[in-house]
Amino acid sequence: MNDPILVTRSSMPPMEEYLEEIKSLWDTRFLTNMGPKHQELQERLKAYLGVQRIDLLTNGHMALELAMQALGLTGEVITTPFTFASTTQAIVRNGLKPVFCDVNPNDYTMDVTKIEELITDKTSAIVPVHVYGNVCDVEQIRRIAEKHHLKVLYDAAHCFGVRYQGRGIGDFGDASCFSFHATKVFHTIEGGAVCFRDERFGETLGALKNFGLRDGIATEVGANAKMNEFCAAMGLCNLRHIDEEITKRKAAVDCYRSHLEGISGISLCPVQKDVVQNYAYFPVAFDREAFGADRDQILQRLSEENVFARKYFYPLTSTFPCYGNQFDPKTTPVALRLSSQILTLPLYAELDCADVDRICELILSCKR
Ligand code: T4K
Repeated sequence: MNDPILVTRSSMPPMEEYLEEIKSLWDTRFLTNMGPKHQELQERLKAYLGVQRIDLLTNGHMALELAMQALGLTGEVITTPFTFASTTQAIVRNGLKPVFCDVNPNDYTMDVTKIEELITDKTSAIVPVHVYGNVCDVEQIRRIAEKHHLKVLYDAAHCFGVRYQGRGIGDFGDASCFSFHATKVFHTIEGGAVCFRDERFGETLGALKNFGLRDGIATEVGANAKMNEFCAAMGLCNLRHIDEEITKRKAAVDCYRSHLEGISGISLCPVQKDVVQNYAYFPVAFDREAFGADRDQILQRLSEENVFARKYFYPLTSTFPCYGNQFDPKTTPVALRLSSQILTLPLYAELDCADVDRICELILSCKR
């Protein structure tokens, strides 16, 4: 049996490089609380991501939770259920009500033609997700938000390094939240960031991630969500290798596409116009009728051969038991269908083309 191939595998810098990076911590003993590594990574990421301002946090989830709090959101928030648990949980943990908008069948981002019918006098924001690194219709979302005086907070957890029309994706909306989790294109072991423009928002966010303190006095009800120095050091190392990381991922994606493009019953995400991609995930939608096997049968077949794809994102977050039966998934039919059809295939820098060939061969052997 071949070695297991998991949906992803963290990239690591050379060990010596990381050891060199953390050496100074034994001298300074400055291990957290916005130390020098945190500050250096913040500056470097600001330049790399092409954003005006950025703050680093413990993880992508706390970035979302605290960004929502810092934006002062109230009442209802329009979002999508075709996402990781974090997006919806952050909304609910802020005491807000998620109102689920369907996604479009092409790139799986929020269907902008369905947003306005969901706006009520309680709506305070739109929280779209750049799912799998696919860019939302940022122009149309901006127009709708301006017309109805709504804030826009992007879940950009999958979008490290993505650019749209030459602009860093974190530069859109009132704020954008990134995840630097170990499973991401760029990681700091655990980590995340909020990108934004407004200086006062940044001051509030900075207080919120540090117990709500400003000059030792709590002016907000805050949390502890500071990125520590060991994580920031990992980020500094990984950032030096980011171009190579993305190039290797692209090679694996090209290889997948060469096998799976144009096969009846298989839909791949289109390459979006004016977008510099990061090759974060490789989602494939299987239409049971046309392909002759359903997503779960393919998942099973792959796992028999030690290949572990994942059902990101099944089930829809709107169906999670923790929310009771508040939400009807039938109100988002496209998302509901996609959640039963999509498999995210293994993708990481070290995945070589021979492995991709084998994975595709297995998939195509299921076709009837
Ligand atoms: N918004 C969106 C849209 C998100 O997708 C996420 C996170 C967030 C917000 C929140 O960001 P963070 O708070 O996480 O920064 C994984 C990740 O833990 C999660 O970060 C990610 N999205 C989600 C899509 O995937 P799981 O529960 O599937 O992870 P797990 O432990 O099953 O790992 C998946 C595979 O990754 C493993 O089979 C092997 C590999 N792996 C895993 C770990 C933990 C590694 O190679 N190294 C590792 O250290 O959630």
